Amino acid sequence: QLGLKTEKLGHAIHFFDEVDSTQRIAARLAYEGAPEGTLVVAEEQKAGRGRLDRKWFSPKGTGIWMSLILRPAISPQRAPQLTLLAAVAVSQAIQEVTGLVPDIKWPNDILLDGRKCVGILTELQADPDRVHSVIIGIGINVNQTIEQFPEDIRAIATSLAIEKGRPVKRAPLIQEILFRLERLYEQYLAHGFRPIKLLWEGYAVSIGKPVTARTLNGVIHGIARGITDDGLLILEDEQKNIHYIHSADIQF
Ligand code: BT5
Repeated sequence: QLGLKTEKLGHAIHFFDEVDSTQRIAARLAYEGAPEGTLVVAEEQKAGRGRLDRKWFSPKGTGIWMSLILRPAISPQRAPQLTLLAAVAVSQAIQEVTGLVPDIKWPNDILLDGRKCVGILTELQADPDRVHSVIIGIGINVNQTIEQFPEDIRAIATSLAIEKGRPVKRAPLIQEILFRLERLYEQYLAHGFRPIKLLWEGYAVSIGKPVTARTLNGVIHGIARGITDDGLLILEDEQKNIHYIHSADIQF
């Protein structure tokens, strides 16, 4: 068991040996009325998902593959803030448990030594003006060796164990993530996104640097100037036009 330090998050836990995707299961539970804080955790995902229906490689027993249901009373436009909040919570927890210092790459990647160790996927059930539930999916490579990654991501991916040089226990890390998430989430509900944004900026790697943003509408080259109070990326292009990016892949 997990030995939780939280009031609310993770108190209803659904464990699975094998699922297609914890996101799909959490979405169904949310739709059926599962309370805020409900957590779905799996040992293995057969069809783990990234953004835009990309695949998330989730082999048995080596990672943390989990989805958390939140029910904040916010408008759907504010949902990207929760991706950034989750990234801060996971970064803090990794730092606390392993001593490694992560970087966050906007919007949803956590890097160690420039390689992706964590992906976060936030999905919504919402009306145009009101969120019913937010499903925060967190995938963490914990104990994979380099050889265990598929060849196409071997150069861009890493695990905590690779970086640390020894295996890392999963349960204490989940416990710490939930603890950090709960604290930040309470702060967010009480005081808004500002305090979270400041913490996020402390971990961000891309700010002030030239980046290429691939969006669904095209490619923009520019300097990442920061994030808005809604969590959008502010990009200044070569003509000094400012773009507010809702969703994109970023390359340095
Ligand atoms: C993400 O998407 O990074 C979000 C990943 C979210 C995964 C969690 S696991 C629990 C929950 N259940 C799910 O089904 N999903 C969530 P994106 O930014 O689109 O990145 C996807 C890309 O990352 C892929 O196209 C690969 O290039 C790369 N990738 C796939 N698996 C990886 C892994 N295990 N480690 C590092 N990179 C990976």
